[in-house]
Amino acid sequence: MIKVYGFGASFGLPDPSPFVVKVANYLRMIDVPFELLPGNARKAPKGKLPYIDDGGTLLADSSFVIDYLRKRYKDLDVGISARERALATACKSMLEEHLYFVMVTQRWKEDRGYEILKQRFAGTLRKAGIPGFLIPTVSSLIRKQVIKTVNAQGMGRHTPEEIEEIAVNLLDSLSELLGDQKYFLGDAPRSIDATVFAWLWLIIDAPYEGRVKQHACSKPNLVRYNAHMKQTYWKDWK
Ligand SMILES: N[C@@H](CCC(=O)N[C@@H](CS)C(=O)NCC(=O)O)C(=O)O
Repeated sequence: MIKVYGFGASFGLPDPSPFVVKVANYLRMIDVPFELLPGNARKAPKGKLPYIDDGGTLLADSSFVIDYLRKRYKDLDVGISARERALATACKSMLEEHLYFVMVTQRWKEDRGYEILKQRFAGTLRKAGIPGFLIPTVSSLIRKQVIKTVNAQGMGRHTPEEIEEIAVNLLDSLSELLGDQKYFLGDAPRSIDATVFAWLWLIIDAPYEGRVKQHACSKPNLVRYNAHMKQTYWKDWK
């Protein structure tokens, strides 16, 4: 059985990382059994989670993993046009390389987000074998590192209000692109849905209240899509 290494269930979702949820989504969408296991980013092939172990083949990076799963098991993108592929690529970059940094900055750099994250993250560190008395120190060291990363990337330089504004614009674009379609590219599920649903699920259902979640919840098509994906692929999830 394929092993997917992530951080462990949190926020009532299979994982707090949208990249891990994305891989799990694709596996659910193609109905290939897998186990979600807590991993250690420092031991991961590329120093980040997720990575998978498929009978001894280790593979890192959610997009490379999905390319592998498409070739090895089932390709949900058969028959899509070059334009649809371009649209999917653009949307994936928008979520993974832009909206993702909104999430990271809000959770790790902004105090109100970190207060929520801190409690859950303590559980993740405990599971990773960090002794209780070291957890606050390890947690704030990681926070400092993440703040450096989001400052270097650029998102961390904006005010909380500007970051919300960025997210609202991205969500407006996503909602516009989805329109009233069942799946992102129409009537059939495609690999891009694994990404779109992962990001929406984390925004709509994780306990980060505020303008970003409110805005996502104000878009009936995003809410409907999120509910439909959960109902279709994660019916057995709590
Ligand atoms: N491009 C990678 C991004 C994965 C990623 O950024 N993972 C983050 C969690 S969301 C991570 O492992 N961070 C731990 C670290 O950098 O030490 C993918 O698609 O898998």
